[in-house]
Amino acid sequence: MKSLVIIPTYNEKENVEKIVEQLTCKGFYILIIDDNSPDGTGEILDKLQITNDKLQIIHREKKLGLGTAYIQGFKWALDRDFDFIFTMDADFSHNPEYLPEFVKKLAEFELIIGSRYVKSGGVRNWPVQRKLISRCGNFYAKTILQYPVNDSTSGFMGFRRKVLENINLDEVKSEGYGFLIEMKYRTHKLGYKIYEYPIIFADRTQGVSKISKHIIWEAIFLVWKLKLKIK
Ligand SMILES: Nc1nc2c(ncn2[C@@H]2O[C@H](COP(=O)(O)OP(=O)(O)OP(=O)(O)O)[C@@H](O)[C@H]2O)c(=O)[nH]1
Ligand SMILES: [Mg+2]
Repeated sequence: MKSLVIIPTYNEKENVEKIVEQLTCKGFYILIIDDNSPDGTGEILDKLQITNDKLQIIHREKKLGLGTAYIQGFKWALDRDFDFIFTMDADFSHNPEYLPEFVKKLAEFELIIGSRYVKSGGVRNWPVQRKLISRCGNFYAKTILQYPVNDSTSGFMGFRRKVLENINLDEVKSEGYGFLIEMKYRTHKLGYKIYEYPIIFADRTQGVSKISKHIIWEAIFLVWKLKLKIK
């Protein structure tokens, strides 16, 4: 089974080298989609690529958002012979140590979600306010969408290829948290088996956050849009 990990990056110069190294050691192929990070992340990646034939980089012109980065990455993966396609952040909030466990679970399930909100999962080092927003947001999404996923906004996922082949990727237009919810909801609606693997999510220690209030509002409206659009 051939596995690809897709990582979007924007200003992650402190993290990229280490994450690429750890994933390479574990035998994963890596696709990084960098949005012309002003901090030089793209240049660091270009250097790493010279000696790493498992690393591919897509350089985009400017900051175009997480959603479009992943959609481009999924299409790239489907044009090649990858069986399992993973999504994760560059900032070590998603511990690469979980990936081999996700791979095992993909034998039985079609989507694995690294989940903070199942038994044994959790969040380390987040301020109370952020914990509350995340908890409430996920409860909101689960309630409105009436589907069995506890951590809709997790960006740590593993898909079997056929799931991505059967989702119409051109229809997925949402960004940020909305995008993460939409991918899970569409997977569920297609009848695929989903497993939430408990993870401890660690707050980033390097680099700065890119989330914005706008992204949270978008997700709140998107949940209703999805519910009404996807039957
Ligand atoms: N290519 C690309 N990557 C992005 C963009 N926005 C965020 N990212 C990357 O997406 C991943 C998740 O973004 P984060 O900033 O960690 O978002 P978060 O985890 O919600 O917030 P913090 O961990 O608090 O920073 C990271 O690898 C970012 O570098 C973007 O517009 N384009
Ligand atoms: Mg992060």
